[in-house]
Amino acid sequence: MADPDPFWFAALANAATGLGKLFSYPGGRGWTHRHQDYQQEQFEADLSMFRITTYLKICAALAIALLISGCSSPPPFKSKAVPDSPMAPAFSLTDQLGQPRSLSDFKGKVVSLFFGFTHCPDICPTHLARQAEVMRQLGPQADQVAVLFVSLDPERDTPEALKVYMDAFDPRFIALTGSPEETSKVAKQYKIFWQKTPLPNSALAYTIDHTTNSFVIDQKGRLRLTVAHEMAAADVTHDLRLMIESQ
Ligand SMILES: [Cu+2]
Repeated sequence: MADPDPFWFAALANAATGLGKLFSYPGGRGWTHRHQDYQQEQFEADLSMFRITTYLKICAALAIALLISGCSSPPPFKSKAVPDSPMAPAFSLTDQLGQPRSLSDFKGKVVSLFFGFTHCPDICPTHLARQAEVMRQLGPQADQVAVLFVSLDPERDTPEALKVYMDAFDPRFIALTGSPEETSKVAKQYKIFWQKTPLPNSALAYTIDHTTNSFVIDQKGRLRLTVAHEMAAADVTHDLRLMIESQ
């Protein structure tokens, strides 16, 4: 919740006091009567009125607090926030057209960053299909988003292979590769897990198990969100739109 606004707190206090006055009992204290039973009844009536007044004050305070929180808190992201939003580790690699690309080239845009490989049987195609759907849902706002795919298999993922692969999902996507040392360094900077697993009876020779989450980097280059592989396209679209519109 956002920090309390002093103006609203003052309004809340006034409203609670006003409601208290409105419903409080005018008599009670100071009254004299010879009959003790009557005084006892009066005391109980005062006590019960005091309880009603206190109850109303609490209700008024809660209603106003809910109103304030509803008005001033930004809607939350559906993805997991990265604590403290550190600067995203910088990198320079080569895209599917053979052009050098650095993360800093995308300052001013919201970046979706994922690590994978073109021979992946399931995770990578599912991720890229979702991202393509997200770009469609964003419509014209997709111009403010850069989708990056860093290869964990640079021996097989040449720029040419990456171009064919990206074009199958969305030609606006940017695939990045380099030497095994270069791509490995970037993956380690983002704490990606990946591991080659031999496939003895397959023409593919090996597959790569890898982290399935993607990241969202904001327009200022800060690492903001970790996006779970299972998230629906509509939820990812929601988060990217929120980030685009909050800057
Ligand atoms: Cu994969």
